[in-house]
Amino acid sequence: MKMGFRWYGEGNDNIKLSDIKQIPGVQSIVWALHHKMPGEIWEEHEIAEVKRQLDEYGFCIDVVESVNVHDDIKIGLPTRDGYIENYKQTIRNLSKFGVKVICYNFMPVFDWTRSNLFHPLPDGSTALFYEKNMIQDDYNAMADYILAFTEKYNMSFPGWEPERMAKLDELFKAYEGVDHEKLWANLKYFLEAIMPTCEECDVKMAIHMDDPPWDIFGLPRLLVDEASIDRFLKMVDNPYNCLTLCSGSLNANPENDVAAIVRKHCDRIAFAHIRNVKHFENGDFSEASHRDCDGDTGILEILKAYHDGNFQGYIRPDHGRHLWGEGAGTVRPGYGLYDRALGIMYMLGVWDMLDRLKESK
Ligand code: DNO
Repeated sequence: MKMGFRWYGEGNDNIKLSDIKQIPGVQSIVWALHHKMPGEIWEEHEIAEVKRQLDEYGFCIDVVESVNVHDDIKIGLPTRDGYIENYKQTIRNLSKFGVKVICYNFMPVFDWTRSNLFHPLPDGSTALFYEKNMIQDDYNAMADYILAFTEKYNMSFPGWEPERMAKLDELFKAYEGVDHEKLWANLKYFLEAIMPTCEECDVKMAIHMDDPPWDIFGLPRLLVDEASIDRFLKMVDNPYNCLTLCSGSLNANPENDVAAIVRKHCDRIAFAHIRNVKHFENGDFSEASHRDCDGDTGILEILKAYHDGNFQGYIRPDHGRHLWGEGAGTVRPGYGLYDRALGIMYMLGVWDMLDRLKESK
């Protein structure tokens, strides 16, 4: 297992590489070129610049999150082939600098969706929150809430590019007729087209789970449970077609047993996101600290499943709470420094003990 930390890049993240360097055990920076629009080629000189920054601190560049997939590919428009060619070129360019895993998603229109970005928790911290009633019919209201935030604090979230969000009604229209089966077919088309490049470049594609794992605003979502993950892996049965198994995304549906999925597919998980979720009876959920007993996701069982599977991939703490003065304007929602650092120490504590117990057997 190689521990990583997501970083939004110089000038785009208040957290410095020198801060991350002080967290024990971090080997890999999970990075991206956040100014790139879906469909654009990531140029070598841009990648080289990030590599230079990471090299200075001895971090590896192996994992990129996210190289976003253009809507035309998801919708299945004739223009998709050009965007697929661009995607292949990006894979080639990334591989030249040592990238091994690309995390992406295939969610129509929106990436992860929450109703409250800084929901107060009883301990005085804040966390991302999903209030089911707020995410029903009015996608514009939800997008307005997110965009008001990103505009105010002059940041953009991957998958929430203001240029795309400005054309939301048009986008929804374009997705009309894209039902689950059509979306599956478009995903297959995309993957089959890029697999030869992945093989040639030794780069794994690791799809992120849909977050939340159910349809929203009438848009189909695919990677939602064990059955859909089985289907995905069989559909393109290639060792370069892998998962970013996000524990918190999946467990937003409490029926999903994430540890069981890890045990079943450990060899096809290239990247593990560890996030803890607390459920409420009415279907709302809140994100929680990584400590097992603070949420319902089963973090200990999940880590044990990775350890038993001799997991060789990358892992990172996913969303954390905002602590000790962190809040709107100082951190990206879910991506503060402190709780993710605590999460790493928790995960490494568990992992070290599992190593010790294995050795002593
Ligand atoms: C949420 C993240 C996702 C993920 C993308 C990958 O914080 O885990 O936004 O980066 O879905 O494309």
